[in-house]
Amino acid sequence: MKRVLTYGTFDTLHYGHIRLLQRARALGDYLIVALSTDEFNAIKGKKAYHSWEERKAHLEALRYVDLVIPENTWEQKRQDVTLYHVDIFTMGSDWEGKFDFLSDLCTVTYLPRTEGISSTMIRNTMDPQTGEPVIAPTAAETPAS
Ligand code: C2G
Repeated sequence: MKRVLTYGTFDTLHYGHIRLLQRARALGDYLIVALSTDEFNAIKGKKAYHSWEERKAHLEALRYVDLVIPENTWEQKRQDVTLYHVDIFTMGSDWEGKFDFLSDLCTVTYLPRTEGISSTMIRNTMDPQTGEPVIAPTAAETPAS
């Protein structure tokens, strides 16, 4: 059984994340996701819209994800690779090269990032009061200026 490991915040889960997880799972037979805790996100300078528990539930609902573990520190990766007998470590290409130090323990590979979607984009299109998406008016609905 080939075991794959990846890390991330996976906030406001979207098709960029899902495509990443789908391809990561396809590298092997079992996919472990180390999900950034809210405390670690603060260290990363991120504040997720969804709590760790909500983000974990979203990931566990995906057929591609077999196990979700907490990511608490930058330094835990080597221990995780060993503890979970990981064969392949993978991340999106925005991290290209950053985790090559793991290549003495496992195969390290980076998957092309999906352009045109991000959690930031999603949050920026949500009305801060209602949390409802602010749908951009279509050309037909835009009054002629
Ligand atoms: N991703 C992607 N395409 C997007 C957005 C994200 O392929 N449009 C990938 C990222 O490259 C990453 C994963 O989805 O591999 C999760 O992305 P984030 O939730 O933004 O995670 P990040 O903040 O990059 O955390 O220790 C590593 C960090 O925890 C990674």
